[in-house]
Amino acid sequence: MDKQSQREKQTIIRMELMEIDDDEIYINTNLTMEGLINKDLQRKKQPCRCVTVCLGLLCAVLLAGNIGQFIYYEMISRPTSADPTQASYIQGDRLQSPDASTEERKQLEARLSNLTKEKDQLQRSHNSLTTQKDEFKASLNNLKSERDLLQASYNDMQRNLEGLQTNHNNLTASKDQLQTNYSSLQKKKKKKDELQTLFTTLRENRDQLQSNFSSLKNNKDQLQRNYNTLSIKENHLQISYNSLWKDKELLQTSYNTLQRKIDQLQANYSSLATFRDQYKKKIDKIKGIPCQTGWRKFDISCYLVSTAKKNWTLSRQDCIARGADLVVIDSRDEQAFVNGLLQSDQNVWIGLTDSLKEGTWMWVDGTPVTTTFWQPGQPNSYNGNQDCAETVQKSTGVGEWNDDGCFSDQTAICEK
Ligand SMILES: [Ca+2]
Ligand SMILES: [Ca+2]
Ligand SMILES: [Ca+2]
Repeated sequence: MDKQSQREKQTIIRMELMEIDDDEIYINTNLTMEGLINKDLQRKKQPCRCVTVCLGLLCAVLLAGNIGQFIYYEMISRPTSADPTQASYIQGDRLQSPDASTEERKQLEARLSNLTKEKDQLQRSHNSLTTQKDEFKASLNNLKSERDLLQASYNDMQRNLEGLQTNHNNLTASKDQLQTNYSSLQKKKKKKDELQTLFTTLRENRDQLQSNFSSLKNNKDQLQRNYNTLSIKENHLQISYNSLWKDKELLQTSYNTLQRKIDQLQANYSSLATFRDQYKKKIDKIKGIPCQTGWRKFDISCYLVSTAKKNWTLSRQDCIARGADLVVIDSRDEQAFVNGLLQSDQNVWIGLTDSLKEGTWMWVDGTPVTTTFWQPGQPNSYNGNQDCAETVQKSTGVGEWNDDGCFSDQTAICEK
């Protein structure tokens, strides 16, 4: 129920309060509890009034009956005692009509009897009504007592109502204040929620920024480390660049030198090609020249197998004396040709020795050995005293070499 409705109801209640005086009770039928009580009082008050009126009427009737009865007895007794005139008149009537008087007397007696009965009945009714009146009076007293109690209760309730009204007003004011406080709190709560939301958002942003800051710091540290590493590498690269630049200049110098050498070699090559062509013509001419008697021709050389057996040194001296030297074999075809000049299993000295340095075989013209035809297991420098080479004729293949003692006497083959 809202405030306006409560105030209207309180106003109606105050306007409909009942007024009570000592004589009568005015009851407003619109009251709630008090109205119900006063309605009950009103219902009890109406028969009480009726009884009072009836009792008054009954008393008036009884009084009239008594008066009539009194008058009657006075009229009956007076002719014989007090009023001789009237008595004589009555007597005269009686004397004039005894039967009529008797009849009238009987009628009067019957009426008297009836009146007596009515009087008794009225007396009983009077007694009954008196009793009822007493009862109603007692009831009225009770009702007055109840009314007084109700009035006291009403007063108490009125005071309570006023107290309750005051409390209600206080409570309404408190409620309004609380409502105001509640609205203010609602606004504050809303603002607090907004602040809480803003705080949460700011905290999340702060955490995010903190995370970003940490990440950036890590990245910065990593970049710093990379920068330091790159600086070191840059220094190394600078050093390498300087070194390479020097190397490049050296290489450029070398390149220039080589280029000059290449040009020189190119010139030499051209010159050598010219010489080669000239020598080729001379070789072709030499190839066409036959060897001396007893010598055998192969390519541009002539070969002679000696008949006298001598050691390696004397055999070489013998070849030199013939304008030749011990044979120098530098191709498989020449080895095969030499093998073909020999008899079966003949072994002859050739111009190959390691006498200057053990294990280093050299041809007599100073050229190194490129193509060899050693027997399996040779050279073995048997007993540490085999420094001169010989070729052994083989029927199959191109013949095989062996190292032997230079002092051995055997045939040799010369080449010129
Ligand atoms: Ca040769
Ligand atoms: Ca040797
Ligand atoms: Ca040997």
